[in-house]
This record gives sequence, structure tokens and C-alpha cells, in this order.
Amino acid sequence: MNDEIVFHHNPMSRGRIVHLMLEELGAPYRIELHDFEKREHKAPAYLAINPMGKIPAIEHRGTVVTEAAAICVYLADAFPKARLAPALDDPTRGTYLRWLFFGAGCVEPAIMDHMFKRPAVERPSALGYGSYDDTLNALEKAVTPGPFILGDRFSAADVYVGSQIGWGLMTKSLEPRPPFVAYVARLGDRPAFQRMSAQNEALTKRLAGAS
Ligand SMILES: N[C@@H](CCC(=O)N[C@@H](CS)C(=O)NCC(=O)O)C(=O)O
Repeated sequence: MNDEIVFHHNPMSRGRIVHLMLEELGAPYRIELHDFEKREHKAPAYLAINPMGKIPAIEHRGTVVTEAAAICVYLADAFPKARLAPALDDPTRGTYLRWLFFGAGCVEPAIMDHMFKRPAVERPSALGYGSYDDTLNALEKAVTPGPFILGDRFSAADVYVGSQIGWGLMTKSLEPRPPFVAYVARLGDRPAFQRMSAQNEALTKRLAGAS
């Protein structure tokens, strides 16, 4: 069986989350770069892979996976030797899934609405994330006391939630609360993070040279 992962990527995108996951995983992967300027992500060949025309996506063992959080969960399970997910019968899997889904379902829309200054809605209780403040207070609990979401054990939940916190701090869409800043600094010290950053710097230059 061909076990290579095909990774559809753009270095200025949520593809960085998956790139970090792949570097943490240590599994073989090949990057298919999509130039946003050239609208390569909206070409029919890519729309056949991801009808949303969005990055990231992966192809692995004949299956397409899209959605950064789903890709992280999928890869952690597909490559258990990397120990990036608790086993199915490990109770901490509940905590792991809880914060991964919270990241995708609550943190992401909360910080996006905040960044775009979307007007307040009539019934915030109908929003899955409720309010920006409640979301941040819960998120703070996820990374406290740390060092990781599962305590001493680093997991794919840190890859996903940590990437969102890092992006939120960088874009100032997330309040720079000390636990967030300290958590992101810890993740940034990891060799996989440093490899991912260096590779994306080079990929960004390559795309700039090609446009
Ligand atoms: N829900 C998707 C969002 C993916 C997404 O929005 N990707 C952006 C880049 S960060 C994109 O491809 N934008 C290009 C476009 O929509 O034209 C995920 O979590 O993977």
C-alpha cells in the first residue's frame, strides 16, 4: 500500500496547521502547492478533491480528508506510533476530542466574528460559541495548568488549538492573556514547529517568485 500523504497546501493558510501536524507525525508526505494568486485552489482538478476550493486537504490511502481539525484527528489515528492521540479506550480521549471540537466549533467563529467586528446578534444564546468572553474563558481553562491540553502529554489537540491561539494572538483577534502567550511560546519551542515555520518561509518566497 502506498502510505505517502499528499498534502494540498498554501503557506499563508490554515494549511500551516496540517503542516505542523505532519512534522510532529514524522510520516512521509508530499506537498502539492496551490498558488492563491493564480487561483489554483479553484481549478477543476482541485475542486474535485475539495469542492470548497479551500486549503488544506490531504489524500491518503485513497481517501480525501478536508477540514484542518478533522485532518489532525485522522492523521493522529492513522499513525498511532507517533502517540499524538489517546487510544480509543483511554478516558482522556474525551478531553482530547472535546477541545479539538471546541477549537473548530467555538474558538474559530468567535475570533473571526471578533476580528471582522461583526455586529452583535439579537440572540447570542443561539450562537454555538455564545460570546467571545465565555469562549476565551473556557479556552483558558483548556490550556491551564498545562503544559499541554492533556497535561504532560502533547497531542494533536495542541497542534490544532495551539495553532488557533497562535494565529489569534498574531492577528490580535485573541486577547493576549498570559496563559495563551505562555502556551504558544511552549509550542513554538518544539523542533517540529521550527521546521514547519522555516519550510513555510521558503514556500512563501517560492510562490512570490512565481507570481
Ligand atoms: N474550515 C476549513 C477552512 C479552510 C480555509 O478557509 N482555508 C482558507 C485559507 S486559511 C482558504 O483556502 N481560502 C481560499 C479561498 O477560500 O479562496 C478548515 O478548517 O480547514
